[in-house]
Amino acid sequence: MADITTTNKAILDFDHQIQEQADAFPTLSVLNNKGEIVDNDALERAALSDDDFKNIMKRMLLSRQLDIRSTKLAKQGRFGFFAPTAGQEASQMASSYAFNDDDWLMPGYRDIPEIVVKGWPIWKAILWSRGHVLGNVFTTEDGKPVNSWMPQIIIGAQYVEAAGIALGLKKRQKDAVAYAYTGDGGSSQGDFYEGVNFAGAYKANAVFFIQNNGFAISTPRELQTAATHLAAKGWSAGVPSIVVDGNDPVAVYLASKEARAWAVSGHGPVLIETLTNRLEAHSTAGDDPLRYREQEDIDTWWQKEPLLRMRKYMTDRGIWDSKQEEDYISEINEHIDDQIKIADAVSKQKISDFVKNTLEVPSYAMTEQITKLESEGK
Ligand SMILES: Cc1ncc(C[n+]2csc(CCOP(=O)(O)OP(=O)(O)O)c2C)c(N)n1
Repeated sequence: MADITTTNKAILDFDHQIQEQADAFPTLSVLNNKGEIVDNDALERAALSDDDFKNIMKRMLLSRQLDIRSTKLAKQGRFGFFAPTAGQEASQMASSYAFNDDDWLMPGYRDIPEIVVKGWPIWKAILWSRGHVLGNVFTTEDGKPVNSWMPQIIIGAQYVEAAGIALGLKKRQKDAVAYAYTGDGGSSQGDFYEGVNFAGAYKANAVFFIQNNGFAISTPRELQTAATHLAAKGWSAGVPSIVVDGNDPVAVYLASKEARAWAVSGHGPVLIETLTNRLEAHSTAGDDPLRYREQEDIDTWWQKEPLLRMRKYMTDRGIWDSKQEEDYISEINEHIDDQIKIADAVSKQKISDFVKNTLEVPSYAMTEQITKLESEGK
């Protein structure tokens, strides 16, 4: 054992401490950027069948097409709010593939694809983007509940909600977890720390994701925090925390599956930081990424995006080809066409209804305005 003088010296060596923090979070990686498996044991541990690979690939393609179509509709003024997802398909789709219908999804505004693959019809997602009240009804086409809360706009707030739901699931001894997504920016919010800390203290059934996509609107990751890794924030709450290559679908799935198993068996939450990148604008509301980042950086990240490596690996393994991909993309787009028609056919929300749905107890002034709007048929 080190003598007290050596220990004291080490305690006061702040440089060393910073280095230790940096070294404490190696990145979990299984399928590299070139589409090669770098760890066969981890691949085996993920236990993904050929069908699982196809399902994850299809979910990622669905997400990419939703992104493309939503962006186009937004440009035509036919969509409401949209936060692009290109580049984050592994972080969103391979992670959510590890959860069950009974698990509770706590999404942020960028996590629409995760809700859709839980059975939420796309036409409702379109209505949500338009602020229509029917976009806040989380049921499947045939009326079954979808265990998701509405996409949270207040960054980080879903972490507190997740902690509460996770504790409820534990107390009711449910075989289910709450899984929440926020971003690198969200991980600086008070709600983030409160949620992780509370869930940790009560060993609640939660899995927390920080999708580190490099930017919080225009704020780069380097300016977000001095923490060498965002995952380090989980350690302050005593929560196992890991960093994963967020563009590697196999690593993201494996991490999520292991985290869920840990949380559901009563050990408490796990925090997963997925290292990924937002390849497009923050939202379709007028953000121009070139005002705060270089095109070269964006181009470099496009080379590392998850679909490329998954396609290469699955094609090499003989379980995927361009025909399957083209057919599936056509199928998705026909489906999206139908869903747009359904959304467009829903009668427009009146302003008075919107206000009534927003305020449980309208003030006197608001009541006057509602009456006035109604008298004008608005
Ligand atoms: C509490 C709060 N503060 C500020 C905002 C404004 N805002 C919207 S998105 C955003 C950046 C969030 O970045 P990040 O958490 O990294 O997620 P990303 O958008 O990159 O997915 C901010 C500051 C907000 N929605 N909520």
